[in-house]
Order: sequence, then structure tokens, then C-alpha cells
Amino acid sequence: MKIEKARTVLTCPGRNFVTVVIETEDGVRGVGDATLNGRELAVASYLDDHVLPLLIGLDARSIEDIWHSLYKGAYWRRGPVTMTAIGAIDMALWDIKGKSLDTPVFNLLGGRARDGVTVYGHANGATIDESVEAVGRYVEAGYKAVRVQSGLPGLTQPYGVGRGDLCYEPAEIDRPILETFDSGPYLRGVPKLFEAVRAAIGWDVDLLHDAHHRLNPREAAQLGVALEPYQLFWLEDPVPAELQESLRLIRQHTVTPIAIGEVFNTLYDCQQLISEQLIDYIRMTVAHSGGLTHLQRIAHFAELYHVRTACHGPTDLSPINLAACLHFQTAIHNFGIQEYMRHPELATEVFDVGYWLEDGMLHLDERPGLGVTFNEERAADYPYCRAYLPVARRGDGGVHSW
Ligand code: GCO
Ligand code: MG
Repeated sequence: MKIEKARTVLTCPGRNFVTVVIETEDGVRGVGDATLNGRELAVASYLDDHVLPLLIGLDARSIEDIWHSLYKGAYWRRGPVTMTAIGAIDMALWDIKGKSLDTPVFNLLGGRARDGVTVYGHANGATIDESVEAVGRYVEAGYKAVRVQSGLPGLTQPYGVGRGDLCYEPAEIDRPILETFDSGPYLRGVPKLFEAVRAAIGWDVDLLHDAHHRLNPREAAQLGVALEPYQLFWLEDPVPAELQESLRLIRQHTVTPIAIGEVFNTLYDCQQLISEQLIDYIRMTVAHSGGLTHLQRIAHFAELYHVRTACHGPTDLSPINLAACLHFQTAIHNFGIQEYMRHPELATEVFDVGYWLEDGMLHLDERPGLGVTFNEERAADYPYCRAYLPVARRGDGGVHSW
């Protein structure tokens, strides 16, 4: 099963996506998601100019060998661009393997370990009242878990509050938009938000919150303690993710569960966090973590330490990545929860998927491979358009982590 062709396809059906397409000499076509929000062209160049030419003539069945040859053979290891490129190729190779054996990828990863993949939805609003109402809509729609973000008194440009109802991730054309953040009003407001949500919806729904890497460890511990009465499913990304020691400080002070990892790329980014049981959920996703081959290794390692998976699933990754996350988490034992928000309507013209939402879970049908049909002709109708994530500054004008 020699690889005959490999290319990247850039498209913008409502958002930018980078897709790797690999074809074998016997006509099997696999696809992988190589999208890195705001830095798409860097990954596309890494693939087109350096990595994809190396694949031609290799046996598409040798996934483990190809993975190591790309990871170790580059000498310059790790990092988001490198690992996203490897992740997309790895996804496409698993897709090819599934299609050539006429079976869904989850069967190759160990088979079904659960009926469906429980997801959390994204409720948000400009005020606490609006956010409480939004949570109610998700509960009515059958979601078992809801992430809640909100505008708060003194904090009018919060992270995670969308302009539309379904998608909140910003991607601004030309220049990043500026948001402000100050920890004072944030730390005072978030406990009030969850007090109001619990009062309105009770205790039957799991609640989550994303601090988006904005606090220092002391502030994060303070927030974790303040949120304990509302029993969150997790507090996500409480501190910037680079310094693993920070998570120990948080852990020493609060029993609020902690999730982190959407910006991690390899096992080495979370080895200490997992083996010292400093976190509860690892948020790494297939596309940004070297693909199924590497994420599977991380999940097996995490299982030893009571850490569960919770793949990052924003709409700034394509439906191919979400499908890969679903196959992966249908099969592994230590699954926690999957992030879910609907992709823009236009994206469904380009990516035809084999998953659907029912009873707060995403379900996979029995399509072979990853189960996503990528329509390259439709993709060409939506040309790539440079876009940026926002940046954040404090009230005094100083730069803060976005
Ligand atoms: C999440 C994330 C995203 C990121 C986005 C950056 O939990 O879903 O924090 O919203 O901000 O993926 O591109
Ligand atoms: Mg997040």
C-alpha cells in the first residue's frame, strides 16, 4: 500500500481549516486535520515544503514506523507546528487503514468501550442572568454537561462569550481584536455566576468553567476554593500551561477538579502533571498532539494515575479532528468528557460526518476509517483568509495572557 500522493488543502467555509489528503497507489484516500488556529500557513508550509515529499513511496500501513521517522527524523522535536503536522498525517494513515480493512477506526483502537461520547456544550452571556438562561437552553436540549462563561460586573470583554449563539471562538481578519482582563472582578464574579446557575438548574447537570490560562497559582487556588460549594466538573486551564509546578500549588489548596492541556503537544508536556496526580483531566486533542498514535500512548499512561481524557474540541479544529477524538474516546478506557460546539453550517458542505448528537452524547456510525468525507471541490469554493485570535491587555494597558 504505497503512498502515491500527499497534499494539504486550505479552505475557509466559515472558518479556516487545513486538511492533509494522502492517497495510496491502490486508490485509498485518507484525510487528517492540520489546523492550528491563527498559524495555519506555518503548518501547511511545514507539511508541503518539508514533510509530505518524504511520504511518497512509503507503506501507508506502517503507522508506528512513519510516526517515529517523522518525530525523531526531524531532529527538531515537539512544538505545535511540528506536532500538528505529524498529527494530521497520523490521522490520515489511520483513516486509510480503517478504509482498507473496511472498519471504523475505533475497532482498530480496541473496539467500542462505551455507547457514546458524553459532551459538554457552551453556555455564555453578556451578564450572569443571560448566562443562566443559556444554561437552561442546553439542559432543555438534553446536554448532561455545560461549560459556563459570562460577562461579569467590571469585566465586559470576557473570554468565551460569543456573538452568535453557537460559536464563540473569535478569528479576526487583518488584526487581532483587543480584549481586557483584570483578575479582581473575575475572581469576585465567577463564584456568583455559579451560585446563580446552581440556584436555577439544580444539581443534575455537570458544570464546567475555563479560566483560559489567565490566573496566577494563588488566584487559581482562591477560585478553586470559592467554587467548591458548586461542585464543578472541572476548572479548566487555571494558570498558564508552561510551568507544571504551578498546578501543585493549586492542588495543595482545593479539591475542585482541574483540567489542562489544550496547548500541550507531547507526553513530555504533561508527564509530571499526570504522574504526580496534579490534574484530573488531560485536554490534549488528536490534531495538536501528534495524532492517534501519540495520544493513545498518553491516555494509557494517564490511566495509571486516575487522569481522564477530555479532548479539546473547538470549532477552530475541523470535523476530521472531532471525528478522530470520537473514535479514540469510544475505544479507550479512561475517557472523561468531550468538548463540543457545532461547526458553521458552511463547514458541513465541505466535511460530511458520520457522528451525531443524541441525549448529550456524540455517537459514531459504522462508516469505515474516520467516517468523514472531505469534499475537495466544495473546499475550493471557500479560499483561505488570514485571521487572528484576540490579544488581551489589563486595564492599565499591560499585556496579559489571552
Ligand atoms: C476551549 C479553548 C478554545 C481556544 C481556542 C484557541 O476550551 O475550547 O480554550 O476556545 O481558545 O481553541 O484557538
Ligand atoms: Mg479551553
